[in-house]
Amino acid sequence: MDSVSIEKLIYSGLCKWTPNIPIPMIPRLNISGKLLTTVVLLATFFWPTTNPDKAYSQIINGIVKGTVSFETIPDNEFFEISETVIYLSGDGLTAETLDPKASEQMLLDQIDYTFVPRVLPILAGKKMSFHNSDDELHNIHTYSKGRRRNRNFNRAQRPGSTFTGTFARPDSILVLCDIHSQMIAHILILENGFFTKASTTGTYTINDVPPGQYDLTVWNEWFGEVKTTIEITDGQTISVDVTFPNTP
Ligand SMILES: [Cu+2]
Repeated sequence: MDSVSIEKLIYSGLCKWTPNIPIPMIPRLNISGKLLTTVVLLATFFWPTTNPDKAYSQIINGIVKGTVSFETIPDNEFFEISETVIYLSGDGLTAETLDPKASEQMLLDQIDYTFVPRVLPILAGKKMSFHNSDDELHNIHTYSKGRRRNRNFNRAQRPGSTFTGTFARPDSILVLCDIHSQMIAHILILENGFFTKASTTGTYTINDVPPGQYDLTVWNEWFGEVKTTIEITDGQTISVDVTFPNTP
């Protein structure tokens, strides 16, 4: 590129911003000036530009919602649709994302000779409480179903007393009271805070889910698990309905 074309280029650039600039104001360049100008012009054309919209955009989390249904409702007085747990698992979902409400609900009570709730989803590694609201002695006897991933214990619980414990690893634990055989509970120990229980009509919502691909598991005491893969994109609300077949 000779000096004339560089100077023309500068002039045309200046005219773009400052129309009617007089030609004599354009300086004639020496070799260093031409070289520097060429470098600056090329850099201006080829320097990667930042899209401000992209730079300041935020990841918008999504919502997973749907309805859980059953082809056959078990003929059992303890069956309740609302004792069904829906949870997500996969990379990008961490324990720190636990909904504070879920944290408050880490309590297994004993009321009127019944474990309340019958199904308790909790977060692995977090402290949970056992309480006896009855005037009778009960006991908490745990049976880990996850190949003994958490140590089983058998502990008497006096009326009105509370004790706390922690289950370190994801698991499914059956809880019995050896004194009252009708007392049964299940503690689902989950690896992140993206879980919920179904409503009495089977509807559920899991909020604030980061974009990604995850496993959605629906767990029920009588039917076992139904697992499906979901993908949620930026800010999307997806609907995932799950029906338990007659037999698990
Ligand atoms: Cu009991």
